[in-house]
Amino acid sequence: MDFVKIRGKDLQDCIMQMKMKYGPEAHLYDQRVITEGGLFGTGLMAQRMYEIDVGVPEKQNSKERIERKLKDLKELIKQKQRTESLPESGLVGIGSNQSLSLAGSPTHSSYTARKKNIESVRPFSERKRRQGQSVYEIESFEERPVGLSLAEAKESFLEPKIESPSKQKEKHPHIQKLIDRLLREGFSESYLEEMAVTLEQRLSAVDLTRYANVTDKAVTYLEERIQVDSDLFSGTPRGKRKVVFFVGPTGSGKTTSIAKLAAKYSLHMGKKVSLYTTDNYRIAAIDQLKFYADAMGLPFYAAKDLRKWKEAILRDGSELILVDTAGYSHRKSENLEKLQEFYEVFGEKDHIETILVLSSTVSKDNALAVTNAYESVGYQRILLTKLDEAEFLGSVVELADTIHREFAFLSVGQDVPFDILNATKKILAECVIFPEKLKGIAGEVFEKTV
Ligand SMILES: Nc1nc2c(ncn2[C@@H]2O[C@H](COP(=O)(O)OP(=O)(O)O)[C@@H](O)[C@H]2O)c(=O)[nH]1
Ligand SMILES: [Mg+2]
Repeated sequence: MDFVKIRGKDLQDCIMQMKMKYGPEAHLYDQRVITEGGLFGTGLMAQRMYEIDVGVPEKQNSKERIERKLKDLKELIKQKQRTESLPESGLVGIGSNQSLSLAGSPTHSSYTARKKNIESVRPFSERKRRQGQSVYEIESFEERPVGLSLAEAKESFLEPKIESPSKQKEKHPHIQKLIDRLLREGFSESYLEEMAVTLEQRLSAVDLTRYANVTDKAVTYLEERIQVDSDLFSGTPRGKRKVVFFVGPTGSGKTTSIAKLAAKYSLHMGKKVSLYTTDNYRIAAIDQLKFYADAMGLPFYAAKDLRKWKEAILRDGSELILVDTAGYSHRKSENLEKLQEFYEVFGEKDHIETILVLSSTVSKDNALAVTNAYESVGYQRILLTKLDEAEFLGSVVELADTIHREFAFLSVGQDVPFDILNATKKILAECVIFPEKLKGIAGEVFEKTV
């Protein structure tokens, strides 16, 4: 246990500083009122202040420790990336222990294991070609979905982009200019029609003379439509453990996003976090998350079988459980039913939520197929990934609005753990109206927010 003194203007101020600096495990040991300054040592006009003694457990994540850990983590990840980009003969495994042992010649068995790893991270189509057999992995949604029943609300989302000017009243050229552009960028006509009507109501004739006024008002309009909630504990009753399942197609960014959130909630916010994966049939999938878990010193469990998984969960004393899942296909609904078995393991003291991980680079109908396919698992929030690679955000923003879902987080690059942002109405609305902002989007540096 380390002891430190903190001074502040009152007790509350001191406690706040203690929490900010040393996290939830720091304890208040003693408190006193002190006087500071004063004329000629007389105490006259001295300032009354509070001072507290704080006990900080050594394992506690002080700011310095967090910074050091994050640095280590970044270094490990860099090493891993270098390793992955080596030619096959020089490759080392992706598992955390293996990735640390860069030097030395590999034994035959570790070489075979590595080959296996390499094989499983190859693109699905390539592997299929090489092996000439089917693989029990589901590829990301590249094909157009078949047989999906689209809810009525979603029909407008996929409506053909045919203008029917006869129906619509002529718009101000600046509004028309924006609407035409947004139509090309993935919005549906009916959504834009509603936006145009609102903009016309809100902008005076003088306002309309400047195009910038139209775009600014469009941002405000979208901010009203977009729903966000970026607190993983949101809605969790006091005393309950939060369990978040991340679902979505393979390659959408589930595992890396989980690693980023684990760093944010554990290293940065001092929560007890553990990581699980239900993806038990792909070695690379297990190793990828295990690597991050090890780097951050977090418990990690892969679902070898349901019974063992259940045991681990019952013993688990963490506040937040993040669950990685395999990319299930809407064409294989039995896989989603399988996921149900994992949900059932959790009990009354758990508050379970599912978050859909959706890439912002997928096509409009692809995004719709994904949101539709995962509807049966009951998600309310979306973690939107790959904003740094997206051209436009219009279609996903409209889709979320149409199906009444909230955005939770925005993944903005490959840099674990930094490239993730809390979803805000402002960022999303601005990126829709000014898509050039997507190019410069960058992750948050934790230190800034401590
Ligand atoms: N550019 C970019 N790449 C990302 C982002 N999120 C994930 N990726 C990359 O997408 C690939 C698939 O990510 P992964 O987390 O393994 O996806 P999963 O299959 O859903 O678990 C990896 O190469 C990631 O580095 C992002 O926000 N931006
Ligand atoms: Mg994964």
